[in-house]
Amino acid sequence: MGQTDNPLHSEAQEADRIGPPREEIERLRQVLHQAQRVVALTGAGISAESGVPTFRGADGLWRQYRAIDLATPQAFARDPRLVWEFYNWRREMLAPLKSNAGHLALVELERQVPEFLLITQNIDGLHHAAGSTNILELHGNIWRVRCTECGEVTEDRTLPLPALPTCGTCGGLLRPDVVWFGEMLDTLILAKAYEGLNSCQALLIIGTSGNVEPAASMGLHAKNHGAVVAEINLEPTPQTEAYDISLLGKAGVILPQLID
Ligand code: BJW
Ligand code: ZN
Repeated sequence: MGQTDNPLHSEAQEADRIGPPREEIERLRQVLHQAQRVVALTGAGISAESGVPTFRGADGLWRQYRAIDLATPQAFARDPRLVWEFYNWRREMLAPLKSNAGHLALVELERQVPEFLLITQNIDGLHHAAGSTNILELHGNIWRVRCTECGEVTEDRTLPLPALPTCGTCGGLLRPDVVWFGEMLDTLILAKAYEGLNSCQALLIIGTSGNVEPAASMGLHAKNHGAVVAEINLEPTPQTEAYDISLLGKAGVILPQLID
């Protein structure tokens, strides 16, 4: 039986084997080469090849843990110890992980494009570790803590943090400096993101399932403002049809091919 006849042979596996058509990669390479202003929007998929679990999908984090229990302000108010246990566990898991070829290709793209902006939903800090500089972290950063009393935000890489960490300034309870469901994103970060999306000529959307707003609508927003929108993902997303280019495969394999 040929591989294409095998019902168990998924689209994602096929994409990994042969990758997207050479012409599609070349088309996107040309778009990026000619653009003055490029934005990349990344999600958990770009860090998957570093060993970071994604949220949704077969091995997704939300399959093992009920997000509603752990990534909401209500959960933290109800049981901060449990929520900190979850975040301490994730910090321990993330600490030894390194950025991958996908992150590094975006560093190189930032060097090549006159105006490059990286918008990430990821909280793992791997874009910074790779060397990207113009980064907007939409959902915060797991290596920062924020005081629930005085609001002070500090970087803290202690492993593990105490079960209920407290603020060095006022003694208040600390929380992870991340954005939970139902919370507003930082308005300044959001404004800067839309400024980039409004004026970019090309937008790369990499490794996000397109389920969480407002990031999920950013591709359509940029397209409505004239950008060529390209998606790189193992599989199609709810927005794929609306975009100009879809490259199915691993970010760490495809992104380096887009760099001169
Ligand atoms: C690969 C790959 C490889 C794998 N290569 N690809 C409008 C309508 C309906 C609801 C709302 C709305 N506006 C706002 C809401 C409410 C809510 C929301 O969106 N809910 C939806 C579930 C419907 N949004 C919010 O609450 C946001 N706040 C807000 O908008 O405030 C105003 C407001 C509030 C309430 C109502 C209305 C307005 C805040 C969202 C915060 C999200 N926070 C989290 C947790 C962060 C902290 C933590 O990590 O603990 O952020 S949730 C989680 O999802 C995390 C991620 O950043 C985010 C997105 O996930 P992502 O990156 O897409 O990951 P996956 O796993 O879903 O996808 C991975 C993809 O990679 C897959 O497609 C794979 O195929 C692919 N992949 N390997 C390429 N190697
Ligand atoms: Zn404080």
